Amino acid sequence: MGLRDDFSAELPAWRERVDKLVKEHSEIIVDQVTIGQVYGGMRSVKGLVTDISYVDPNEGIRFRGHTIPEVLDFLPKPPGSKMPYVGGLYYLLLIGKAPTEEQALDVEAEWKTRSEIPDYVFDVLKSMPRDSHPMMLFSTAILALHHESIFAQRYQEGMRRDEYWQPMLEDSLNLTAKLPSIAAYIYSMKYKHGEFTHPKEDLDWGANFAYMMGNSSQEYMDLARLYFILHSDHESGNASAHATHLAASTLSDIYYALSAGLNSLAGPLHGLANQEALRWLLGIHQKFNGVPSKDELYEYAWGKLNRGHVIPGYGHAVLRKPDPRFTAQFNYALENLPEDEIFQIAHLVFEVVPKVLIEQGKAKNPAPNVDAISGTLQYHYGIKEFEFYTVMFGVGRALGVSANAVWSRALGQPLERPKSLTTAMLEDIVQKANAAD
Ligand code: NMX
Ligand code: MLT
Repeated sequence: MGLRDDFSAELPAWRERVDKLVKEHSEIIVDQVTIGQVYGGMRSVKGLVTDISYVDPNEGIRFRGHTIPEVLDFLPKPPGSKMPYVGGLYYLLLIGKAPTEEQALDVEAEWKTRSEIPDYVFDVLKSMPRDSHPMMLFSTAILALHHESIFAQRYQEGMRRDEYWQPMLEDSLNLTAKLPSIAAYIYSMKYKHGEFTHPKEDLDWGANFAYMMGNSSQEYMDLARLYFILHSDHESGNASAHATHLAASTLSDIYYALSAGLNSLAGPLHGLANQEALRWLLGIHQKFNGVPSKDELYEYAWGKLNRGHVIPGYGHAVLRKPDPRFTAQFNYALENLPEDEIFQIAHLVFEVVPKVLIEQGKAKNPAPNVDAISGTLQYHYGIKEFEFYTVMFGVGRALGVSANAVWSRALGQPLERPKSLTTAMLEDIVQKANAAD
């Protein structure tokens, strides 16, 4: 398989670099931790490493050093499409180099041969209460697939440590291959006819999702590709990536680990914000019977803050400027759905809410994040059941966290286990610091 050979070829140089850092420079100080950070969700503490993506507070995400516009430009595209093959993005995340068309198609071909879903997954899903949240269904389906794990099996057979990445890559390809079908089936089971639509042989991974969701327009196929690429990775400290990494650091397989990551994506401060953002926009539409004026929206936004709510889709733990993932989707909407009233409201919110958040003076970042606009696009293309949106985020996020999991195995990253202190210990540290002044 090309991907495995290409990964193998990259590995020795990375192992050498990491070994050198660890063996020769282990004692060099990278960061210090304040009491504010200990109590403040470890914000900005530099304690993780990944070479797959990096979030600059002002510029946003770069995948393997490339901005979103660059990636959308250079990744190979299916004939007639404006957006790239998602397989090409997975190649870039895993190997670190821009794929040729052949390499992107190689990943797409790998996914096709691995996409079949075992019957027991359907049985597990069908046995759940009808009103279950789609994120719980998605996470459960992935957990059930642990049964297929080659890593878990090979570990029991006593595989060598330096081979760990190989079954991790196999598992990751097997798992990511199935995700569009699992997600689309959950959508069908919960909201539509309940039948499983088989993926089409002649469609790529992203386009097949669109097809299985019941919208085969070129525009929606392109949006699906764009959506999954944008949501794939956001360095390693975000909650879903970190939860996946933590779970996998015990040498649990990617099925266990991704399920853990998705459970964290399901919270309203993280991935669930996309459903909350659309709920908010629809609420505005309903209240004002269309698009409100700027003044009306200004009052309405203040009302939400005064009730102690957050404005979903705004703010970020790292970013300090509009999220380029927001901008990419915003531009897509400007081009393809400028007349859509929900988009017009999302546009107005973009003009008004940052000002309101600045006036309130609490949020460190008043700008929109990826979730401020993603639901608006899905809604326009007929995916109106917004509880489903975080599942789509999860399908995309699986690409980044699984690529990271393969590299963690390849570089022998250890069990993650930071140290905790008691409040009394922190008080003692304060006392000693004061005495020394
Ligand atoms: N609306 C109202 N208040 C906000 C917002 C917002 N959008 N963003 C931050 N704040 C508040 C925050 O609740 C906190 O208040 P308090 O001191 O009373 O606890 C204060 O501003 C300082 O928070 P920050 O340091 O700016 O943000 P933090 O790093 O703690 O949290 C988020 C980041 C993303 C959790 C936060 O901005 C938020 O709750 N945003 C809304 C939910 C959202 O869009 N989440 C999705 C993030 C992206 N994703 O996909 O995961
Ligand atoms: C993400 O994509 O994971 C979110 O923007 C949250 C984050 O980076 O903390």
